[in-house]
Amino acid sequence: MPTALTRAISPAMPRCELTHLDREAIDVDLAAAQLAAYEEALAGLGFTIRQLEAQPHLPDSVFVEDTAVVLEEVAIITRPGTPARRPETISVAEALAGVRPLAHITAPATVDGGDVLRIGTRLFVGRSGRTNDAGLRQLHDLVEPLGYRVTAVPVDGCLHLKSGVTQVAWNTLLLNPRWVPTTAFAGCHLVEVDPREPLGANALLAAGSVLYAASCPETAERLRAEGIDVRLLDISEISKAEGGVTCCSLLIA
Ligand code: CIR
Repeated sequence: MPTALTRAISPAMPRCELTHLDREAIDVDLAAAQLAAYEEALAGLGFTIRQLEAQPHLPDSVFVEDTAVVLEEVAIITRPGTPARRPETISVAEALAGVRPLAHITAPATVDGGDVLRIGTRLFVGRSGRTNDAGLRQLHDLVEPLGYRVTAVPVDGCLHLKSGVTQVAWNTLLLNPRWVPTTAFAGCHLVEVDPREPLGANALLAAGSVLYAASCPETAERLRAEGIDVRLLDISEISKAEGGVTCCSLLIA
């Protein structure tokens, strides 16, 4: 049975890192309820939920996606681009140790998992404010011997690569062309976000369905028109921390 690794919301979440958004008050209880609904949606799609304990002193620790890249052969523990987030990797590494052999991104390299988009044996890696060239090289050196190909993609205007592009079906990507170049994904079928919904490119493909932010209804319609099963979730509080639906889990097949 596939597993979704998640983490309970930190009471410190209102002090999260922010890059592109202005700080807004975050309702921690509402965030917890939104995470519970997210976990329920994944459970409904056949995932076993393994929730890590909340980290009271790590505001962004619900965003477990950034702490690891889990492949069939290995779990790569990242070194997040923001120093304040690096301690988050310790408990994630402990949790993944029994699941996969571990590898580690090491200084001076930085990688945020939100910058790593896997499509089959290709890893598209965002060159963002969080993932540096040394990180790209280390990822390449770790995965190329396993048969993966790493392609660097420039990211401009958003936090992570997966803020601007995610997979929504086999060979179909949802993309905001203002933030990531369409040319990087030649050969893939591309669906663009509705221009009024710039944050709408982050979707979580899980067991053939897509979990998606209810705040982007126009783009949701575009996905449905592609025949995609879209499951809407209210993630208002997670969005205020610059998170999206991919960020709150690590899916382990
Ligand atoms: C941060 O700035 O690191 C968090 N406030 C948001 C991280 C969101 N993670 C993701 O998109 N993978």
